[in-house]
Amino acid sequence: MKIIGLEETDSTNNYAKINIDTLADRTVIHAKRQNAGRGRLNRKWVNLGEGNLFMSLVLKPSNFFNEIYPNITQYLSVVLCNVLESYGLKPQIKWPNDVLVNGKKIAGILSETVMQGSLFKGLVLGIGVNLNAKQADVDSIPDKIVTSLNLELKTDINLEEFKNKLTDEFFKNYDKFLENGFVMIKNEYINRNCFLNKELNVQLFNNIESGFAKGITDNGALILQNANNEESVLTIGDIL
Ligand code: BT5
Repeated sequence: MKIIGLEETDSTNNYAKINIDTLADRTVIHAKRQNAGRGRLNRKWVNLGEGNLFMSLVLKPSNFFNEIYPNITQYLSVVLCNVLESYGLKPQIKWPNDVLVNGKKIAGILSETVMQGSLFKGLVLGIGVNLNAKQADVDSIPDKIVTSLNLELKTDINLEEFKNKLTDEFFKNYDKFLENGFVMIKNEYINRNCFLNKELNVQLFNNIESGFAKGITDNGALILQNANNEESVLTIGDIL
């Protein structure tokens, strides 16, 4: 594992993507300050200032894309839950990979596949975790109820220590995950879920699919059952 520490960048994911050719497998890019962080679908990751975690992992597991790679975000959500539990919290996972504490979003995960033509170059797995934020700043984030580790624990958080715990926990079982895929973490994932056995509305591009959340497949997909008892299996989407 190689670590690159930046003082400031627009986005650690952008930095990793631009430099993918020269970055080795398992390089960790960390920035003290990130001024244009991105979420999925062109959404923004709000910068809550220094002391919060902005990090991307460069992963080059093979020369070919493998269908289990999209599940790495779910693996990271479980890893993050383990770390947050070591601080005495009870985090929950909202499909596919949002991590909530007391129902509030504390982190975001953004995985990007880097291709050159048909050549698979690697994955950039970005994660932002709110560790040291002000209540007024988290309250000003639109659309979502948000929290930060310091606000939950009522104490400052050591960023370096958190980052090391997270990367160590990630790489501890990463090779095994690549061999086994989602099924390896399925129980841990389900044990922490906050969405199963509920009526859900899931946004899929411009559509909304509604139904009862019946389960999670061995590939990490969400099984929704509609009012006519028809099942659909979703691999992407946002629970509203
Ligand atoms: C995500 O997107 O949650 C993925 C965010 C990934 C951020 C990391 S930081 C390091 C790396 N470099 C990057 O440029 N990105 C990654 P999504 O599921 O689309 O959620 C985005 C939504 O989360 C926004 O529309 C807001 O509602 C909410 N949000 C924005 N900033 C937040 C924050 N700091 N804490 C909690 N929620 C936030």
